[in-house]
Amino acid sequence: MREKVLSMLKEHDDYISGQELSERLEVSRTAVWKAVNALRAEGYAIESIPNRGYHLTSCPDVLLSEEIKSHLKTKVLGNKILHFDTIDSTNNEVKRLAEQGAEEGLIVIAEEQTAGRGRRGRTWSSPPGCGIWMSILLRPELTPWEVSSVTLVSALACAKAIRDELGLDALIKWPNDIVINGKKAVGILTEMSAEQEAVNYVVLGVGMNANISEFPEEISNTATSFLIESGSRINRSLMVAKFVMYFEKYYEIFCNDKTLTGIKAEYEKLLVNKDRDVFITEASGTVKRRALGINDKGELVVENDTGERYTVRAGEVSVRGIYGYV
Ligand code: BTX
Repeated sequence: MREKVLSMLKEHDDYISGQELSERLEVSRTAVWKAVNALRAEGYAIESIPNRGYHLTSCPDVLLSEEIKSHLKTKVLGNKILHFDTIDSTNNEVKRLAEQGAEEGLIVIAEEQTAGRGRRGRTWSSPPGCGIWMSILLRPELTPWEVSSVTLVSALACAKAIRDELGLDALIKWPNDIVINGKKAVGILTEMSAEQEAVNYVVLGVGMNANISEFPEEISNTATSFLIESGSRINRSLMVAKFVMYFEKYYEIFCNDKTLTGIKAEYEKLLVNKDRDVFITEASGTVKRRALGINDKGELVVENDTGERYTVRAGEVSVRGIYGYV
């Protein structure tokens, strides 16, 4: 009920009467009044004037599921959203729920992660109340080899959402980061449960540094946030909704032919690695290569000094000029 009342208040720039709300939602006026009070308790500023009704004047910067849902127009993703004040890792929680049979599209989002994870056992700094720490459960009909492309699909969705919503020059650093002005603003961690050829489920974890004003010393030179880059606090729920909507769109295109053909051109436009020197850490050491773009499988296409081309599937690729590499 709170969710529906909130959506209707948002649709009206002006006052909407309690009578109209109760008629359109087919509930009593007392139920409307209770929902309004519950929303106020969550931090929504709702003015009320006798004979005119209710008017929403401001929303809190919270990640409550009804706030996110009130912005969300998707088919499957976000049909269920669980919000936690604190959790070990949203990826862990989605895994736990996936094992219990949770459906595709479930989103877990937390104000704080006490054990936020990056790739290869690295930690992801996830302080309370200022980031977007979220994971989405997917149950795609893909082979385990195709799943790594999901990271690229989500990186494109994330860069698009940031550019659209905040007007910041967000670029993709292959395979799993979004950088703004050469610093890391978003990290993506895709994990899966699979048996031989079949994927049971995929957990897409996204960490966005939204309203973070200061970072721990060890990452202060390499990390940035939307707040630092834009100079103002952002509405996190709007950002989540925008990202999920873009992701659903690109994910559908990807799942239709199980290659990145349909989004490759758009992806490469935002790829910070493209036509630049990159350092690739291989088993034999670190080599410098020229990055040309991606192929339809999401691999990075690179060229060596003699003009020979080959692809890099995963791993560490640093871009000259990004995160302090010169
Ligand atoms: P990564 O392995 O590419 O990056 C991790 C590295 O990034 C760390 O070793 C550190 O140097 C740096 N780092 C740590 N925290 C931050 C931060 N907040 N901003 C910028 N740089 C940082 C990237 O892994 C994947 C991160 C995914 C995080 C999401 S949050 C929701 C979900 N739950 C979870 O546990 N992980 C994912």
